[in-house]
Amino acid sequence: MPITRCRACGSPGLRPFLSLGETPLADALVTGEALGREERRYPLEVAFCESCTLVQQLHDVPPQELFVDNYLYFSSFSNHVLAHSRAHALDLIERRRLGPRSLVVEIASNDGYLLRNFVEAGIPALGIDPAPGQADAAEAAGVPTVREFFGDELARRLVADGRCANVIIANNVLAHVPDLDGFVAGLRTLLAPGGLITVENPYVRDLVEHCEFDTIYHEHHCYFSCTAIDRLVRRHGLFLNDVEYFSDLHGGTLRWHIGDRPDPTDTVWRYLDDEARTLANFAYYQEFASEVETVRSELLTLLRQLRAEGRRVAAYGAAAKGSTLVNYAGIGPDLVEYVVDRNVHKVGKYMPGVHIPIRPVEALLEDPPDYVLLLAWNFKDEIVRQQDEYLRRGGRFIVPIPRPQVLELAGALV
Ligand code: JHZ
Repeated sequence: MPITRCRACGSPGLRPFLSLGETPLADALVTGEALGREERRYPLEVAFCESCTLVQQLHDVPPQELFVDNYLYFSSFSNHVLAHSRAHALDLIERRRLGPRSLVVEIASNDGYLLRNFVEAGIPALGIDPAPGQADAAEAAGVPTVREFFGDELARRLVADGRCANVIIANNVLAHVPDLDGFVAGLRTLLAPGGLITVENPYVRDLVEHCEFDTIYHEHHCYFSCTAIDRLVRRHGLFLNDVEYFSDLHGGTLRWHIGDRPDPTDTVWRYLDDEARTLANFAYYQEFASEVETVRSELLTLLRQLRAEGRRVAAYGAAAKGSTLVNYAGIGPDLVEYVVDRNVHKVGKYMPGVHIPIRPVEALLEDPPDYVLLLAWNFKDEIVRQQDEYLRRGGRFIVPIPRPQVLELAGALV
């Protein structure tokens, strides 16, 4: 479905600045039997809203197709994500003095990777997630889970049932929401007076400045700044009161602290002032498309050169972002023989569109390539540490973003 008005503020002033062509859904991995069938492709195009500054996709795919029928992402496959989430939970327990009479709700609770920390501490927790496999895993870890998409209607039902939340956590989900207003209205409804909402999402500044164009795929309807968040939550009687930045999470992530009363820290003002001069203006995005094209052509040159020299190349991480990269660049099994992934639900399938087979991580030692293209570059340190044996045997990693580079053994760029 094409979008003609801003999905946050309703303004018609959307200015496109990047098109990645028509691609299949990034997480719609293909099974062996389905290889011969045609895959559905959708336009991947992003625009800037002149009115509220929100960067967003110009086409919508139904959420059921994205997050229920085709969703194999399990948060617990990264140790870094687990450690980050545990630190967040422990910090909230202490700072908000949470106890047995509190309620913590997480939206998009996935496999319970975060809420299990509250459950362990004896603090009532409720997950909300429509993805069936992930909700099963969360329940098995002791995290009660409502299997639905979140919005104001669900929030009202929970409140009517006596379940107001002292803390609401929404990590890497706001970008997935086609109806932002319905979602934020639901946050306002569900929040207990004086409660706290924390929202994490990759920062649009990092997307542009580190050329993380591969994080653009149909699941991500929007790409957020503090300015866009501030304007969005204010329309619902909520206030952006603090901002934290994590440079090492998903290529650069912000955590916004939102409450029902205004109490902004200096950090909030600093972000808003800085953004007013930079990414809150269309000019900031105008060079992006040509930067993206440079990454594509440099990467293709490097891979073709390696193949011409008779080198074998595989990839690491059947990530959604990997799918954007290989589809946009047109990288198939002729350039990258296989991709490995720890997620057992992905192994045995094929990357959408280009049909590179997905194998277990052990393949890197059993059938070693000369080079590994790090599609999950956001976990570079974690993955390189795990792969010390592959490196010891002379293997090398290629990082595609922000510019294609071959990593040295020690991790320094050459
Ligand atoms: P990863 C995800 O995007 C999903 P994706 C989601 N759409 C989102 O919003 C963003 O994050 C923020 C594997 N892996 O996390 C696991 C290993 O095999 O970069 C994953 O399949 N070994 C919700 O899909 C993939 O790599 C490892 O050691 O682009 C990484 O996917 C590690 C750490 C990961 O996300």
